[in-house]
Amino acid sequence: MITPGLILHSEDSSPFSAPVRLAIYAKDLPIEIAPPPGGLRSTRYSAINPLGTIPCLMLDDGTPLPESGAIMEYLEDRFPMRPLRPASPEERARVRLMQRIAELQIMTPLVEIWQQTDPAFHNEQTVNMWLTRLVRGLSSMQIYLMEGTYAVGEQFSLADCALLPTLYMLPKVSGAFNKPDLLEAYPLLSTYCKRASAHAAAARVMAEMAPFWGEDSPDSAVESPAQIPGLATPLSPQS
Ligand SMILES: N[C@@H](CCC(=O)N[C@@H](CS)C(=O)NCC(=O)O)C(=O)O
Repeated sequence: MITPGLILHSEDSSPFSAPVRLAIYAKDLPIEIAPPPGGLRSTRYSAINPLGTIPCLMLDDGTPLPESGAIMEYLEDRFPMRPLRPASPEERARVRLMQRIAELQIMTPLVEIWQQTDPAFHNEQTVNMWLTRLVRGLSSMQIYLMEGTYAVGEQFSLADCALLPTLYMLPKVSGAFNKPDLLEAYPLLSTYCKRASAHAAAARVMAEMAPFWGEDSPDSAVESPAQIPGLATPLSPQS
């Protein structure tokens, strides 16, 4: 049964929405998932969510809760069963740290670099700046990745929700810049990715993302730039 009132506005192709859907699937939450009414960047959607971004969780009273990290924290607080946060404060801190690295130092550079595949917006300096940030983010993540099936050991957590979609996108985005093996340069991350992607919720989200990366299954190569919301039509040149 769907929880009355709770709606996640998301699109299958949205990189920042993928971690939230992954958390919802892993927790098996009965939350309706729907595209932004009127479409992303529409005035209708901006009236509902002033930030205008996806993901956005509409609460029972109609209050919009944007920002993937804030949504995932809220879902953990409201639905504590099947927890995606470990028990101890130290482990929780590590999960939050890894979420921050995944969002700010891996996903954000990937999205920025992907925008540069549009020749109208391409700027070599910008690409190199974000590639440097990306490489730093991947190296940082390897420092904190723990031994075990998942990012912080044997419990699937919000760190996995944040990290797995980024590692799914990494070969596709870097491939567009003739660096398709970038993930292979990080053996711990690469092994982790293969292992943790077998989680049913992760496999489901990757299958949802796959068509937008020119794939039928998560293992084949990207063929052409896809229509990724907020990515295909950059707002302004990044020079
Ligand atoms: N920090 C935000 C980023 C959200 C974001 O930028 N989402 C993209 C889609 S993946 C978006 O809504 N873009 C619309 C736009 O930039 O106008 C989060 O984690 O939720």
